[in-house]
Amino acid sequence: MIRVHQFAPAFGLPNASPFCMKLENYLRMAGLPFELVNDGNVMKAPLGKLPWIEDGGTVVADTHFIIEYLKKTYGDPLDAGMTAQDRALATAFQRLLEEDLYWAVVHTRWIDDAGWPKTREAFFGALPPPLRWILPPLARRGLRAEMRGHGMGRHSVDEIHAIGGRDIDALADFLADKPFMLGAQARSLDASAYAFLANLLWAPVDSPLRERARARANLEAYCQRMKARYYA
Ligand SMILES: N[C@@H](CCC(=O)N[C@@H](CS)C(=O)NCC(=O)O)C(=O)O
Repeated sequence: MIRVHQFAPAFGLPNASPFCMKLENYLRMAGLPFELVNDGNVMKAPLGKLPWIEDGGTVVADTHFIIEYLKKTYGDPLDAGMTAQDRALATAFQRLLEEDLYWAVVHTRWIDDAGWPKTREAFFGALPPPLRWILPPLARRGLRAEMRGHGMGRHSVDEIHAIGGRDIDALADFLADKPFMLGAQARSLDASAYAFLANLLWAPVDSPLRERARARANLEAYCQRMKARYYA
């Protein structure tokens, strides 16, 4: 059985970590049996980030490498037969979601004063005192440093919203009226797109980015379609 180490669900989503939700999406889409271990323990994670998996004696970290491993080990029902051009598009959109839009959304949750109380409550509210008071500012400081290291955190709030807004428009324009990102068939790119879009649209964190996504009705319809198909 594939054991997935991840954060516990929050925000009413399968996971408030888009990377954890992406992996669960993929496993459901590929029809693979799995067990979720909601230990939230980054200290045990091979790369210090979640999710990671154990499968028999094999340990794999990072969703990209995990999905590559799953494809090699159990077959590739989602992406087999894709054209080289679609593979290139999938790679480009995956990077947009995971390396760019992700950090703009992290900003709305962890750095924006409007979103921070919701994030603090969702992730730390159940901890006993004094951890409930000690951990949130430490975690927020860590995220601020990571955002500066990435580069996104060096921009003004308006610039971050403009950068993330362009990503959202690109996703909505590319999806257009197709059922899935690359056409009639759901591909592994949809595991990522659904995870990151649902985390933007459905987490209870108001922000200009969320408004921008809400203004594009096809994104909401797409997330509802993915939810109905894979989480019914
Ligand atoms: N490239 C990694 C990214 C995973 C990632 O960034 N996970 C975040 C949660 S969304 C995490 O574990 N953060 C905890 C930390 O950095 O301490 C993947 O694809 O799995």
